[in-house]
Amino acid sequence: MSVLTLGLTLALAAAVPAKAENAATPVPIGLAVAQTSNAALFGLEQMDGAKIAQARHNAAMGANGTKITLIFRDTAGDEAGAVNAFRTLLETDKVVAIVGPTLSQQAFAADPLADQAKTPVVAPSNTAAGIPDIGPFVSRVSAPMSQVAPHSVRQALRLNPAISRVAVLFAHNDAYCASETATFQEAVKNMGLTTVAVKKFQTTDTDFTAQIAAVLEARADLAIISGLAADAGALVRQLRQKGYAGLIVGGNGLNSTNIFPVCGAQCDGILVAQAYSPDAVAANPANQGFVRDFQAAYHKTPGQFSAQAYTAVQVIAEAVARVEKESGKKAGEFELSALRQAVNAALRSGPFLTPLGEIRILPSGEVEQKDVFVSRIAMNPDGRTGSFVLVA
Ligand code: 1QQ
Repeated sequence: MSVLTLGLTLALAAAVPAKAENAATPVPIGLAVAQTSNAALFGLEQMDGAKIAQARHNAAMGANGTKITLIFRDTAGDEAGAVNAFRTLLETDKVVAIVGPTLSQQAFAADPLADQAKTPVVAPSNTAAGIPDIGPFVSRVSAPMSQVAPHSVRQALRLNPAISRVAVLFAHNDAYCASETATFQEAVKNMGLTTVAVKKFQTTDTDFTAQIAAVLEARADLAIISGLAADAGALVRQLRQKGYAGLIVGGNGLNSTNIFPVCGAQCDGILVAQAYSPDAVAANPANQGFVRDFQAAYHKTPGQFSAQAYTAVQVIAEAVARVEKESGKKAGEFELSALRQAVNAALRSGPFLTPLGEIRILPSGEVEQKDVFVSRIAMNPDGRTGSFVLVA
């Protein structure tokens, strides 16, 4: 081999793989949810859903399409954990977009970092008021509880039209709980019911004796609970054990089969409004494919948190594809900050057909979603397993 040929070969070896790699390098998307702490009761469901989205998208892109790769960073359940995960994803992993964090309480702390870095965040489960207002790079696919929660109260009244006395309980150290209880309290008033008790607790509480005494004393016939899975689940269990026999409406924090080990047989009958139903597959091929692949992978039916995390990854992956189509360039040919900004704009550029139905992210970052469901928890005789059964 001559020196010239060797030089050319080396030059080609340096240039060709770099270019090929550019075109083929998967687009990194951060998945910042709770893998540890009590919030992992939601976060693990989110991981399951996100992985199915990655697999389905990459399979659909075929041999030459741009793939995505999820980079998982544990946020745990507090603000500091979310801030750390976001910082690592933005600065070290150099992701194009972030799905997360699990809790609204964490989003208010961590999302501003991504917003300042002009990197899109798609919230998969933040339902408090004000999330999209954090900044122009923050959007969500999780419908706000202000739109979802009142459906469960309406359903409770349909099941028992005699309901008149309502007790409202909420965790006052959590942003979603504080936001959701305001919606519930307003709905109760609008429906002409009487609020006979409003009681606070903390998401770290394990003993609810004082709150339950107030509910029983007030002779409530409907109890409405806004908490996270571990605390709200324990509250439900203790409420039933102390003899409360009325209906229970649970907020989004009770929207997971992972509460079944917490409240056991006492979970039975809780009414929960949901932004997703695995049963709504008839007219929705996006949900059919998701449910099929999810069941094949995990041998269980997906719940709302899995479906929303799937959807968050899906809309980012499709936004990347839209950017490529409109620009005529591969994602790998963009400079990182240009790609982040183009993806943020593409997220807001039109409807997506997702397992949640056809949704749209408005220019404000708020999600527009048509379908809302109400389910009732039906526990099996073993007192450990059960399911959400659609009632509306
Ligand atoms: C929020 C919620 C939680 C229940 C998500 C897991 O809705 O924090 O906004």
